[in-house]
Amino acid sequence: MTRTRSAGPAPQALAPQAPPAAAAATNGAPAGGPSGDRGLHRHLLREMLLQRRFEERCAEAYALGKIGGFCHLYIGQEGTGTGAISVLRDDDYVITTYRDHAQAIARGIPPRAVMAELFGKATGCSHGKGGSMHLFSRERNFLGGHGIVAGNIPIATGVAFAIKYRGGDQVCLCFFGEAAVNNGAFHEALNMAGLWRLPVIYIIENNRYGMGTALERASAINDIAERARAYNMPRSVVDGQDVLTVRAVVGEAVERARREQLPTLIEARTYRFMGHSMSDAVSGTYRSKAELEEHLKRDPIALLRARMHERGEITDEEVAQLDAEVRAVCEDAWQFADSSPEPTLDALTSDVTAETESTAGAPIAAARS
Ligand SMILES: Cc1ncc(C[n+]2csc(CCOP(=O)(O)OP(=O)(O)O)c2C)c(N)n1
Ligand SMILES: [Mg+2]
Repeated sequence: MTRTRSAGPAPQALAPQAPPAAAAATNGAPAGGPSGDRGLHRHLLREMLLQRRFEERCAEAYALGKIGGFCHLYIGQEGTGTGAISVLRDDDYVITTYRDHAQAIARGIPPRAVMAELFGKATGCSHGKGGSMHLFSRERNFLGGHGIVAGNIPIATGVAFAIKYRGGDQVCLCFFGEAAVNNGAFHEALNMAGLWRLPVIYIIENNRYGMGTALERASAINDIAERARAYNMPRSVVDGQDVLTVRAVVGEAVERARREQLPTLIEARTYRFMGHSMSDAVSGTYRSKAELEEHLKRDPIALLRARMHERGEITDEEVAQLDAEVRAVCEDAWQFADSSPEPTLDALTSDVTAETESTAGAPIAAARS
């Protein structure tokens, strides 16, 4: 793990730390700490395994034509989303990109509702009208799923502004790829967050490629966390394949956001094991098979499992049981999605504008006037 900081509170120690106490019992994650490690590790392993098996089924469904449009898998990056989201409280917010299936599940949106959304069904979390890139859940404060690169970053800044304006102590976690930091929206949004000290944590998932373009071909600097200096905010660089380190680093940033209303920029170094989307080759075009194979050695699930084996926290049989259990959850989600109804025609005009007492049921034109 590499960690660096600039402005803000005093520099922290370089050694990995235990998850902060305040991170306990949030977002369904059991408490960490000396006696709770085993439970926490099992929880994180199960979460990542569920996401992996779920997305393997997504690839299958896409090939069968059950999922239409674009479909971007998160396989290989589960350590980042899982570790980060595990420290949140239920009343915090998450906002992300089109690579959103696994993070939606990590945030507690039921796999059934996610799969149904991917299948374009009325029972999906966005009522079948969002699809793969636009998963939303008001209940889980999951604010999308956004297809426009960097488009979610100013929204996260706005959410953090609203939290502060209302005097709350929630935080907003915002995920985006390393290619988004070259977009103007990133700079405008981080400038405001630094200036106004907003409770937002920006997580760059640096998987080294924006579609087929390598970071070094698109960015004037390779150490992209350095950009935090321009906006007077603390920054960290973290090994995104190590779910526990991600959890610790994001946990600190979340506490800082809650207590001091300070934003943080975190660069999580990760790698996607699949192509950019389902229509992109896994390797052989812009990246070599040898490069991919090197990164496959650092699979976040295998890394946590190995650590748990070493510490005697899990046996092979228990891993097999866990795997069978999450596979059953995914099969159930598939069956649910497959047998769910399509959205009805009148759903075309619902969820277009916010419904208030005066606009509920009114035609769109009337609602706008
Ligand atoms: C504003 C905008 N420009 C271009 C695109 C096309 N596009 C879709 S994904 C992508 C690459 C983004 O890469 P990155 O931010 O690193 O995220 P990753 O896909 O690696 O998770 C691009 C250029 C877009 N969706 N939005
Ligand atoms: Mg990328």
